[in-house]
Amino acid sequence: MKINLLLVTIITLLFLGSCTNNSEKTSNQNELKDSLTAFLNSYTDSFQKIYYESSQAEWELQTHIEKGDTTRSAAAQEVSKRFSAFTGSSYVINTAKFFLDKKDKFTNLEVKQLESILYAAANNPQISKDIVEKRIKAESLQTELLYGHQFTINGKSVSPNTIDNILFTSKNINERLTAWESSKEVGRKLKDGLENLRGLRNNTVQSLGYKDYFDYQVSEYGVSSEEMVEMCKGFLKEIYPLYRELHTYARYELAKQYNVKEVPDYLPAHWLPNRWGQDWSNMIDVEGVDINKALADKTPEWVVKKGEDFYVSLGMQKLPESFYTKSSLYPYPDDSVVKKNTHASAWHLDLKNDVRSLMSVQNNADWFETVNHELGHIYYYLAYSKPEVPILLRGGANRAFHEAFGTMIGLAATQPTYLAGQNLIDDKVKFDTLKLLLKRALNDIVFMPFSCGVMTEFEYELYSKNLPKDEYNKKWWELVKKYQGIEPPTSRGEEFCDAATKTHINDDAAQYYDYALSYITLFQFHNHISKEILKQDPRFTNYYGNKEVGDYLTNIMSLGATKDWREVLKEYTGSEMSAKSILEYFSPLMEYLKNVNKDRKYTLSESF
Ligand code: X8Z
Ligand code: ZN
Repeated sequence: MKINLLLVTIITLLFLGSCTNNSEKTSNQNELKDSLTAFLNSYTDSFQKIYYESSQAEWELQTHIEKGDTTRSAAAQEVSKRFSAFTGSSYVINTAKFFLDKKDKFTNLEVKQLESILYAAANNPQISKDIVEKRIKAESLQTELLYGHQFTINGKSVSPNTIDNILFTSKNINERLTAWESSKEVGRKLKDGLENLRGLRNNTVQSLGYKDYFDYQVSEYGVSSEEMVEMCKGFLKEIYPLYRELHTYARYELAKQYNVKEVPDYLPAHWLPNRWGQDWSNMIDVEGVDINKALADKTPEWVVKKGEDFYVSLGMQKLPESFYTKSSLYPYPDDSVVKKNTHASAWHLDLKNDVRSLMSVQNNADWFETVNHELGHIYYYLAYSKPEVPILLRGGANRAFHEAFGTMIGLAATQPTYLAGQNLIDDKVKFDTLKLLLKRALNDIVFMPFSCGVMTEFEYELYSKNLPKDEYNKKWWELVKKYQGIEPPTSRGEEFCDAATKTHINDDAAQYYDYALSYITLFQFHNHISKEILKQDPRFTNYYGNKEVGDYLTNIMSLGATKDWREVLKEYTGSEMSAKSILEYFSPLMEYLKNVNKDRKYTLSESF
């Protein structure tokens, strides 16, 4: 960066008094504009290069974790430190602040870029260099501990996929318990690291005026931590009556499935088909619309291609060849010495067209939706990678938008109209439409208490309220009981750290409400697409092959972060953020479940 020249111009501008005549004023203004352009250009250039370098090093680490091998983590840390030193340099901070002080002289796009520079800087400020470097090291170690962990069941090496498959299908309570307990073992070794990271994360962002790391992450939405927590509670309150019905239904249904005579008041965590009880949809099958069955004779490669095919049918481009050659899409063997991050993610490495996904795809319904989810991120990246969107604004309108579209396509791809059109189900077989809606609610409604309640409140307590380390597990299970109505199978003392078995607690800190908000908004977009574009019932749509739907999505996605998310939401759905659409979608279930549950004991209180 031509720092010196730029610095001279800025200093000159700083000292030019206000007692200048009109033509001098215009020329000063032009100079100011020019120096801003020079600053943004040179920052962007360096940013893009070092960001790419850093993502590549991080990619190497996340796809190749081996005990005792420190080369990749050392390389990733080294470039991460350089990235931090650059983005958080005092020069960058002071210059961005200098220009932001005069923001009325600049365009909206310029101001947004300056804000993004300051936002990135706040995570890595030079004045807290030591803390930042410690954090980088601690983050790297936490990833290695989490993903270098060898899960075992009865002494046999297993992968998270194997554990998940047991929880999806096994009707044997003991087998389930062993699998569930095995999935929580890794938490023990992550507890110290989490406490350390909490302090380091809080400290780094405080020097630029954020109260704590939760406050920092939430600020991207333009609200305070308390407002975010309140907003989440508001959504929870709205879905609560339906959740209460689902909870009652699941207690009785699962007791029946596992042949347990006495129905428990709270759901035992190991009864549920997900390690955190965040998605119960696998507890029932709907005859005639069984995606697991449809995928039984397909390969994982087919599942990925089918995902791409859906997006291409909407008019989007085929994925670049490099996506397939550079991604890491399939699992390593269960006992592989070399491990990788087993949680799905999508990467935009150069902020241009090097897009990749890290997954461990299998041919089952869960991965089918996850593939669609990840490809949603990838197509979002590709949509805003164009000259009109500055590199610094290549992100979602907000983080929830980025999570929303892929999940929405996942929803569309599990609807019977699409599945029948693709010959994945037999359209002559009649199916129970309410049961299908119930299955969907066991995913989308059930997710809300976990995301809005447990995860959001735990991280709020952790970062904003400095939750003591010897209360992590107590607080976690207190929230799980309060929001999800779930209890652990046996007492979980503080030797465990069950929260830390969730990847986001370690490596996507203080952001989980993104997913909750994405569910709320994706139903708003889906509602609009169904009614205004397709003129179809939102519960029975077929997006496939519809270019108008594709254009609608591309128009939103190609804005990147150049516009305020509230404006975009309003412009494209006609409404503010609201749970109305998700509630409307599931509305027929209330009566159905009340009827199914009529002689059953409800154990969650009537009001939220
Ligand atoms: O973490 C994810 C994505 C990351 S791109 C796979 N999700 C949340 C989770 O798995 O907990 C998607 C839905 C919720
Ligand atoms: Zn995602």
